[in-house]
Amino acid sequence: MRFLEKLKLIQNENNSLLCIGLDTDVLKIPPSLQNSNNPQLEFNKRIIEVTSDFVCAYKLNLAFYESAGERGYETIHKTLECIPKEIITIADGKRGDIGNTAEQYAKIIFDDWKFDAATVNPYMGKDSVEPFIKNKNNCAFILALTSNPGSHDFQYLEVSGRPLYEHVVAKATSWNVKKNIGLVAGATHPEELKRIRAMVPEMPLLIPGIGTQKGDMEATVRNGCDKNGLLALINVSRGIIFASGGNDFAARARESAIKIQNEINVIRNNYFG
Ligand code: OMP
Repeated sequence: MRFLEKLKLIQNENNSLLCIGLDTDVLKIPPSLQNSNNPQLEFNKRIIEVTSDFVCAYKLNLAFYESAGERGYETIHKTLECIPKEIITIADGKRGDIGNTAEQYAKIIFDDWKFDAATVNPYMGKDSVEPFIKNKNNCAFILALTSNPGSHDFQYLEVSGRPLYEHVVAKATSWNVKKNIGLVAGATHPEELKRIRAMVPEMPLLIPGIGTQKGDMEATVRNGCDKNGLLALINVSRGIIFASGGNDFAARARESAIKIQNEINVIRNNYFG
């Protein structure tokens, strides 16, 4: 199934724009799981069990699995097996390299792990992105305007009369022949998010920065959705999975996910009916 079709289906079915980030820091896993065979995997399984009814996507930040050593790759595989097939899965590795190297990154993410989507760094240009958009069923979320303070170092620089990030948005649009490109735009820049949405009315936007990074929820939903109140994937990682550092982590993660999903939906109903 085409990526966009799968995204719209699950956003409607679960009535959710929420993407939970499985940024599973092994040092934050609660004591009750520490003696299990693979604490990182057990943690993910529990989080998925209690939240999969309220999300449209899970995003695995690959750094947390790669830093776990050889075990980490197995954890990625097994975590993906626990995610219901209709939910979008995103490999967040922010890959970007010359063509033949990018091919290898795309191969492990899409052919081996079978993620639906990947985050991609566009700094090296079209040939570095192409391997990620070969298959119409896979999506490349291209970094347009990131949520972190360092986004001001390069992304706002004026080039030919407009900020660099707008050039990224325009290039991504020109590469989007198979309609399988999305953009990453941080919730910490709500006004720019509005501008980006106006430039790409039909592209999915992956929007991190709500919760710990203090992005503005109201403006994010209002400015990040398409005209039907869809196509924004609002990512929250630590604010959900580590809502509690204790043995009640799963129950607290569920509560937090439901609260955020409701918050998003109230704003959606207000603005998009
Ligand atoms: P929390 O701040 O804990 O919700 O985590 C945010 C997640 O989104 C992390 O996995 C980040 O790597 C990721 N992220 C950003 O925070 N900012 C960005 O601009 C882009 C991403 C991303 O591509 O997902």
